[in-house]
Amino acid sequence: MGKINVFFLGFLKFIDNILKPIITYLFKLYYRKLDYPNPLPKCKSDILLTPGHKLARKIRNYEITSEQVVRIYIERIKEIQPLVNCVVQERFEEAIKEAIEIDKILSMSIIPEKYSEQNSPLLGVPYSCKECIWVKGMSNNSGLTCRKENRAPEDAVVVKHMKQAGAILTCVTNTSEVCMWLESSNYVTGTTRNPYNLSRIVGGSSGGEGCIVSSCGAIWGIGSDIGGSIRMPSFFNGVYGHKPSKNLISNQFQFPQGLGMQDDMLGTGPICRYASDLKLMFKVLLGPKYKDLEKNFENNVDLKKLKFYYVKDLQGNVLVTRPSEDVQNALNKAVKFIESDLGVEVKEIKLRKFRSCFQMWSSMMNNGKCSSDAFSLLLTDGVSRVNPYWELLRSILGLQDKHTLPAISLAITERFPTNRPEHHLELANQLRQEIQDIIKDDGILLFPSFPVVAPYHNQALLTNSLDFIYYGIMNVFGFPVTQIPMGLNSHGLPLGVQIVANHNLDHYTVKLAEHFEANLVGWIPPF
Ligand SMILES: *[C@@H]1O[C@H](CO)[C@@H](O)[C@H](O)[C@H]1NC(C)=O
Ligand SMILES: *[C@@H]1O[C@H](CO)[C@@H](O)[C@H](O)[C@H]1NC(C)=O
Ligand SMILES: CC(=O)N[C@H]1CO[C@H](CO)[C@@H](O)[C@@H]1O
Repeated sequence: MGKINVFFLGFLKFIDNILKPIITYLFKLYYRKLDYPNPLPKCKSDILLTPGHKLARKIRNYEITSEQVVRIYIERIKEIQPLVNCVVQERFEEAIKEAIEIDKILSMSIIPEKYSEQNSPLLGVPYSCKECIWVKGMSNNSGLTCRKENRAPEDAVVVKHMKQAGAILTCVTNTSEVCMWLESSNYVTGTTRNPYNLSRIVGGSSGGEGCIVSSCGAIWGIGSDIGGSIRMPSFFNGVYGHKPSKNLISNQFQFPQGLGMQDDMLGTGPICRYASDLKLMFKVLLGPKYKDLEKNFENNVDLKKLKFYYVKDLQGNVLVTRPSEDVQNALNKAVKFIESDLGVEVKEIKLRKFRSCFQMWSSMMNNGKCSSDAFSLLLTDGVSRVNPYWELLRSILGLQDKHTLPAISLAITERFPTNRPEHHLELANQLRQEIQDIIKDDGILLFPSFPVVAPYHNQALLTNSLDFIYYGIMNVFGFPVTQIPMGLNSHGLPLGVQIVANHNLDHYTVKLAEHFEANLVGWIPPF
């Protein structure tokens, strides 16, 4: 970006300080007029508010049957679905049958070893899953109309792990078109709405998951994240999301599948309402590989012995919105809490290379090539390349019935050559190294979440199109990141912070999330 001149910078400042607030205000006026119903109904059962690991124990100790739990969650899903539209396909009858089978097993005088607490830690506990992750026989379209009838031919590895652990799937949930946008809306299953305010987005691409978990339609679920797709919806819906270290939890199988460097960026991981559930979910999703990390998780981490750092913003990166006051306050609150509660200093770090985050991310997404037509191909499920200009015209004329505007825009922009991709990949390596030299194997980095709270529907394309990079840059580095909630702003919308550590130190970020939940703030119900 060496050639940017003063006029261009001035123009960008104008956009950030004047144009974006005006657009946001117009959306506000529009949505104020719409008569959205009141927020979600309250939970009728305490079971819906019981953390997953406790629910598993209650079922195992005969305090409640799996069938009862599954039925309570199904009732809740039916209650919220008309309001938030998070479910793509349900499997309620099968889930109840599976629960009855599990209750039978638990009533045996000797429970087979396969179902011991060690081998089946989630026995009888329901969950939900992002639709793009394969569940045999379930919808498998990622919001593409041409894949509407597709059914997944087999279970993804993580889904197999959940099954082995005894968990029961109730439904699969909505995504953005081809999982490449931050609003979960498409022409197959419509738009998912934010439980805190239905006029707001849920984020993407695991938006249905973030929404169903926060709305108490699920206690936990599985998402995937190549540019914030777990953490962004977790932020907008006020819950916890963990993007694991690169190449740790299996990404097989989902659509789209990451190719080449993309697979290093993609992370499949848990979204849950209680930080105290992150560890168990992480363990189950990881499967047999957990043995290698077990020591980390079982030995208690002494947070006081860790070093803490924070990054305030992306160093004047001109492509993104600066963190809003709300989001800055959330980060400051987290910093102050760590300093006062743990008695340690949290040091600010400033690294100039953050200015090129977006170029780093897109160079890696393009596997180091200058341009790509991969997305245009994905939009037709590999049959031919979509003509994005034609699709744009169809949208303008109001004839569009297949592709969302963000998907069309992405198909247009991917044709423009990326500026010196090899240079930006090298820069990314250097920046990763600079961060690793600071956080080493005993550091935690606090990082801003999305720069604003959940935008209104259809607004983000105008005001926040590249802001996902606050998340995406961590996919470039492959670091483990936990998104944690940090209370609500004055309009009742969730705030949050990202917690980052070095490769394979997922237990640090999970531990800090647990500490925040126990001592400061956790999920706050949207009702
Ligand atoms: C939701 O947002 C709209 C538009 O900003 C606002 O008028 C309305 O009061 C909000 N609803 C709730 C329940 O906060
Ligand atoms: C589901 O999608 C995958 C590609 O992600 C494809 O290979 C498979 O054939 C699809 N299943 C069906 C039944 O269409
Ligand atoms: C608005 C919309 O299209 N909602 C659909 C979401 O998906 C469910 C399940 O497939 C449908 O029942 C809804 O009509």
